[in-house]
Amino acid sequence: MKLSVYHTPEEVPEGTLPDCAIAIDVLRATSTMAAALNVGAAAIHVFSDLELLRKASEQFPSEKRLLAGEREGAKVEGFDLGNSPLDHTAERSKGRHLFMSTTNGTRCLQRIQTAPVVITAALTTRQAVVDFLLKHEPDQVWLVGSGWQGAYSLEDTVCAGAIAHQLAAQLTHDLKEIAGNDSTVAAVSLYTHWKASMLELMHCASHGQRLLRLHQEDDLKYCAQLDVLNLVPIQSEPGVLVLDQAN
Ligand code: 3SL
Repeated sequence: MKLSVYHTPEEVPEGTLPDCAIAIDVLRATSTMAAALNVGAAAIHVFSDLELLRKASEQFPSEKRLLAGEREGAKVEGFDLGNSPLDHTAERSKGRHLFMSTTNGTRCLQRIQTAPVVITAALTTRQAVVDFLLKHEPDQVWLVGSGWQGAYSLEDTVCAGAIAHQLAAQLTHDLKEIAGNDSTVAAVSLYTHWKASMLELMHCASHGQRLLRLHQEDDLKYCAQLDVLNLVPIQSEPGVLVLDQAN
């Protein structure tokens, strides 16, 4: 198995696909997706266009759907929810289809959606993602950070590094045996540097600071947790994520 890290969707090479592509948006889209599926959301339908999202959501009765998303970190006007993982309780989200649009996480998923297997990862689901890779043993794996409007995001690369680090440890392999590119080695170094102070990293990260200005400190605390959810969101068709039942 070879893991290649790409800091942003823009870095992903054209004209080739891995066996498994992993979208990462720790702050906050992929943390929120995992949180929603954890409390029993039926599926997550991802859109970049808000009008298309509204139209598609109308195929479901109002009690079966939730519209969620952000622009500039704030809830989209008229939507039920923003993009906070803490919004999702069983009471609110269980059995519902989440129609979701976020700025960077959505773009990342769309960039890799033609890969044969697409999953999402967050720090909260790191071990579950590693278990998924150990079980399915894909040959080529991409770990793709969502970044922020084309620029690199510290927390996404740290999450990619956390996955690569743990996978190498469980395979008892040297990192060089599984690293598909230099960014993977760099991501692991970043993770080993910050692993004892993940919340502090969130406070240093530019998007963490943006969310702090929006009074979302509780989201930073939530998203900084490692290995707290044992689940993997997996693409069932392009743009739709469900719980991987095998996990
Ligand atoms: O850009 C995104 O996809 C979001 O996760 C950003 S935010 O954390 O909701 O502001």
